[in-house]
Amino acid sequence: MGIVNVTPDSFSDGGCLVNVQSAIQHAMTLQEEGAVILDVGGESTRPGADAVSVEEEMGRVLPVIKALVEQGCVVSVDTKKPEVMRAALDAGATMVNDVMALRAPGALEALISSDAAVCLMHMQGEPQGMQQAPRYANVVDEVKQFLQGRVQACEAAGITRERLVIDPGFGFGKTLAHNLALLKHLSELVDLNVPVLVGLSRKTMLGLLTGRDVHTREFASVAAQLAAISRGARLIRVHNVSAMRDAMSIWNAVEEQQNGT
Ligand code: 8Y7
Repeated sequence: MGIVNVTPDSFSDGGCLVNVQSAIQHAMTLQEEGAVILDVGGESTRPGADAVSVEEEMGRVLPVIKALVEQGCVVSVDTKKPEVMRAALDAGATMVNDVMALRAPGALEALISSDAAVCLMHMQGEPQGMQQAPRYANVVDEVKQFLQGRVQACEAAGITRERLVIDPGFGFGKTLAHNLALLKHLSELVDLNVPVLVGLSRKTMLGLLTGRDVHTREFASVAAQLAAISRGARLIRVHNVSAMRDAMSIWNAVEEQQNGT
């Protein structure tokens, strides 16, 4: 899954033509590099980021989604807002990536009348304050229970299990130790029998471990992503698709090798 951010830069608004055009261009490059899903988001989910209105978010993501769908891409919309989910699905998106795991009022309902896939992600707290004092008695058990509960809530609402993907939400209300515990014990989440997606690309935890800033975390990202693959992750949300493609080529060649034949 390739990350396509349609958020404003310091010079222009996110809905302006320049940003929309460059997001489409970037997404097409990710697709050519081997991304199977393009995850289009118009609201920054970074810790402490400001909220964006429904209108503004739609103005950012809908033109990009429409253009990518027209090009035959498989598009996921990264949003917490039911209104944006509905509009994105109408525009041809076939997956919703929700860091709130459909807990916003109306979010479950927005998915019922479609057959879109959904990524249910764990987050402790809200983006504004989630990194202030994350606390767990047992992070792996608590994240697992939360995700199991959200899978059940979806099924009870009529969103069938085969549409679902789960995600531990690295960095969302978690310390470095919490993130490492979740990665080390990822197979516990795999045991829920719902495909596991992970987002580790360029995250702060990798900076803490390497001392590198966000622009020089590609090798660390690939290493962390392979650690997740080795424990059973099925989807990887990345900024750098070609780096991960190369890593997967090697990984798969080794895994598929049989008896030297
Ligand atoms: C994740 C995510 C972000 C993640 C899923 C970032 C939107 C922060 N992280 N969605 N979104 N999983 N499913 O660094 O880990 O990309 S935003």
